[in-house]
Amino acid sequence: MAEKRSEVTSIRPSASRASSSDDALMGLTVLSRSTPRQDWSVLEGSAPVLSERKCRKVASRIFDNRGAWASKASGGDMFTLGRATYLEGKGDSRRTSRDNAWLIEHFGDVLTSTRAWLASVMECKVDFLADAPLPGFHIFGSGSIFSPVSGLDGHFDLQFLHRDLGNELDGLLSITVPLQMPSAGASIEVWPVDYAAFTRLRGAGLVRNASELADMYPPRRFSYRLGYGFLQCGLPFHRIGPSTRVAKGEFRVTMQAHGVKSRGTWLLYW
Ligand SMILES: O=C(O)CCC(=O)C(=O)O
Ligand SMILES: [Fe+2]
Repeated sequence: MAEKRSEVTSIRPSASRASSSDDALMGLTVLSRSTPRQDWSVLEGSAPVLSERKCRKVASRIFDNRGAWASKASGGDMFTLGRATYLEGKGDSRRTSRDNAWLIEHFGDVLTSTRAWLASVMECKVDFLADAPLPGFHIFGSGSIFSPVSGLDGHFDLQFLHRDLGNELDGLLSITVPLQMPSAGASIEVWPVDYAAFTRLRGAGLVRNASELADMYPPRRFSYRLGYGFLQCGLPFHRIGPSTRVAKGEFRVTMQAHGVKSRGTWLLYW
């Protein structure tokens, strides 16, 4: 069962971490945040990135472009539209610019809305990271959606390590915008521990790997809302969550973006 949002406080984050002193109503809702010695939070926008109607339109455009999907699970029905750094590594510049031109032509409106939404909730300049793949889409068919529990390992969004950021890194975030979900919904699960804490625990010999880390704490499950941006600031340990039920033919389609903050601007990529 999905976690209730009862203990939520509404605040507006100023940088990679939310600060509780700011405006309560606009911007973002903190769903969970770190304890001292960690620096992460998970948040949801109080306004959607895309309306439900727009989600339906974008999802149908994604399905119209099935020919451009790349299959990601051998024999399964998980696909990407766009190129993800976590799957493809740094990638080739010419290929990246060709794929980005295609994404702008077909989904430029989604990219523009995502950028505007983030700029508004973070009160910060937002742009796209140069020479990196633009935010793209995960498409999971019913055969690849976990239900009723997830069998996935947790992970940290460490793909920024593949990008050339010099010394300018001043914050990290990830955004997921659900565009189509099974009728029973979709979720994400987040453990109350981030990459820095994992590194400390590993250094102290208390855990050896991510799978042992996952056993140390119970994850919290957050239900997604169609069109609403779910934001991870910092590097919380997380995994794609299950749907309580999945019927054959249902899909879980999300827009996925990652951000690095450099010289006061959030730069988005996938
Ligand atoms: O689809 C989701 O719920 C999250 C995906 C994710 O964690 C990722 O792409 O890094
Ligand atoms: Fe992730």
